[in-house]
Amino acid sequence: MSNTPVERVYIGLGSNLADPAEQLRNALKALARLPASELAGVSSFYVSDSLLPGQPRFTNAVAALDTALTPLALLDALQAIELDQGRERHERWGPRTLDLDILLFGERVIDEPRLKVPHYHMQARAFVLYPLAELAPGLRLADGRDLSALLADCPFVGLERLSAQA
Ligand code: A4P
Ligand code: MG
Repeated sequence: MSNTPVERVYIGLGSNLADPAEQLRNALKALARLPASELAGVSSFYVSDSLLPGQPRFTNAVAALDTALTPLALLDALQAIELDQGRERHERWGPRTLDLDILLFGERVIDEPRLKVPHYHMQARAFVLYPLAELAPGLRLADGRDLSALLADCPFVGLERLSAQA
């Protein structure tokens, strides 16, 4: 048996169609079933306006996953979950039943055509940083920046934290 190291991955979940909170709950169940992986934590759910005007509001959360999958194997698995939950890719940034983004993968910096980690723009998105901070308040990114410093530059504006994973 191979001894693939287990790494801590943070996954951003987002939905703004077809009962978003239910989409996130179903996605979390699917994450918990991934092979060679263990769901280690889930943030509260947060609601906020879409970055694009004219779209329904988003529900977002962050999950911590301990996994021995490779980054591309995990990306394949996440895209399969998106498709399974009815995601159709029409337009980039269009409304979606489910978006699963790999925010951080251990200490890795990945720059491949299909996968960029840390996820672009996560540094400035309150709906990513605040749920991430619930799970890992002392986190330091691979580039040396502290999550607390990113939070200081990203006000908690327009975010509504739901009491549970509602
Ligand atoms: N890809 C590259 N790196 C990654 C990564 N780290 N994780 C590639 C996941 N995928 C990654 O993704 C397009 C391609 O990115 C994938 O095929 C994969 O190979 P996608 O999910 O089809 O495209 P997308 O989601 O439409 O684009 P993107 O850039 O992921 O959109 P964002 O950044 O997720 O923004 N407002 C609120 N309040 N909350 C939101 O969650 N989300 C968006 C979409 C807009 N406004 C929002 C929210
Ligand atoms: Mg995406």
